[in-house]
Amino acid sequence: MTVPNHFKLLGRDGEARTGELTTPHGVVRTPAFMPVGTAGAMKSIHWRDIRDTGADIVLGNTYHLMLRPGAERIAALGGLQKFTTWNGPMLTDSGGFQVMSLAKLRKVTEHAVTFSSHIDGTKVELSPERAIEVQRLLGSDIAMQLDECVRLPAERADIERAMQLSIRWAGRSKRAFETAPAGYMLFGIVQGGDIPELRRESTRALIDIGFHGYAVGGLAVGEPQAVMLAMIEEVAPILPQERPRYLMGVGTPDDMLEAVARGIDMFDCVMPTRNGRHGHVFTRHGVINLRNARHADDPRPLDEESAWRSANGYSRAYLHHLVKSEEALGAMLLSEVNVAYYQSLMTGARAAIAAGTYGDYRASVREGWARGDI
Ligand code: PRF
Repeated sequence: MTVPNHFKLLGRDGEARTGELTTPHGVVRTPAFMPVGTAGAMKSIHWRDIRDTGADIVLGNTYHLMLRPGAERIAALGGLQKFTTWNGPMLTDSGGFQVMSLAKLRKVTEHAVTFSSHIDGTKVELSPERAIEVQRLLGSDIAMQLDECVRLPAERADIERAMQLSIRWAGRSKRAFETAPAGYMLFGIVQGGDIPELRRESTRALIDIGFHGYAVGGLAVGEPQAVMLAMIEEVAPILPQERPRYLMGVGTPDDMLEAVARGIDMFDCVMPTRNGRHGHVFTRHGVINLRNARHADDPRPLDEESAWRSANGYSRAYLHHLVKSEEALGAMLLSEVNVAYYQSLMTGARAAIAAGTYGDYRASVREGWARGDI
C-alpha cells in the first residue's frame, strides 16, 4: 500500500525547495527549523514565546521522555501537546542517537538497544517497536524510526553494519506504525557515514520500504562541513521530490543555508538554545560573544533592525551584565534571540525560493556575517 503524502511542494529554485507539510496539529512551512524541546521543555524559552519566534514545529525526545516522566504517564495526561501546552506540530526523535550520546552500558543487538538510564541507572530496552509505541503514546505528529548512528571518523565495516541494521529496523518501524491513525507520519533515516555508495544504498532501501518523509542522519558527527554537504548531494537527488527531507541535528546558520541549497527541507539543532545560554548570539552581523568585556558599556541593541523584541529592546551592556551575573533572564533572552534568528533565516529562505532568488539571498546573508559586528 502506498504511503499517503502530506507534503505539498510549492516552489523550487535550483535544488532548493519550499513547501508545506500538513500535520494533525497544523501546517509546517518549509524550509523549517525545529527548536529542540528535549524533555518536554525548550531550555530557557517559554512555550508561549516559541510560536512568536516564528517556529511552526518543535522537536521532542523519546529517550528523555520515556525515562522521565514516562510515555504511559504522558499518554494518560492527554499526550505531549496537552502536557506541555504546545498545541502545534511536534516531531520526536526515536532515541537511538540519544542513547549513544547519553546512556551508560549500552549494547546494540539485532533486536534492540539496551542501556542503563543516565538518570538512575535503571536498565531499559528500546526496540524499533517500542520506539514507535513510545512516540505514539506521546502523540507525536512525526515519529522517527529507531536507527544506529556511528560517529565519524569510523571504519567502513562499522558504518556498513550500522547502516544495514538501521534498514532492518526501518522495516520493523514501518510495520509497528501501521496502526497509527491517518495524518500521523513516520520518517525513515538514511545512514551510511561518509561513504557515498553506502549512503545511496541506504536511501534506496528506505524508499523501497516507503515512508511519509526521509531524514538524513549520521551527519554533523565529527566530519568536516564539505563531507556533510557531499553526502547530502548523494542522497537528495535520489529521494522522491514530493516527500519532505529532514537533516537531523544540523546545524550552524551556514550549514542550513548550504543544505537548503541542496534540497533539504527541515532541520533541528540545540545550537541556538545552548549557545544562547552561554552568551553566544547569532545575528545578521555574525556571532557576538556577549561575555566579552567590550560590551559592558555599549548602549546599542544587538540588532536595531531585528523584529525580535529582545534583539532590539535591550542594550548590549544590559545583556552582557545578565550573562556575567549568570541571571536566568540572560539565558532566556539570548536563547529567544537565537531561535528567532534561526527562524528569520528560514523565513527569508522560503520567500527567496518562492521568488527564485535563493542564490542572491544566501550571498547577501553571508555578506552580512562577513561585514562583522558593526
Ligand atoms: N539519528 C537520529 N537522531 C539524530 C541523528 C541520527 O543520526 C543525528 C545526527 N546528526 C542527530 N539526531 N535518530
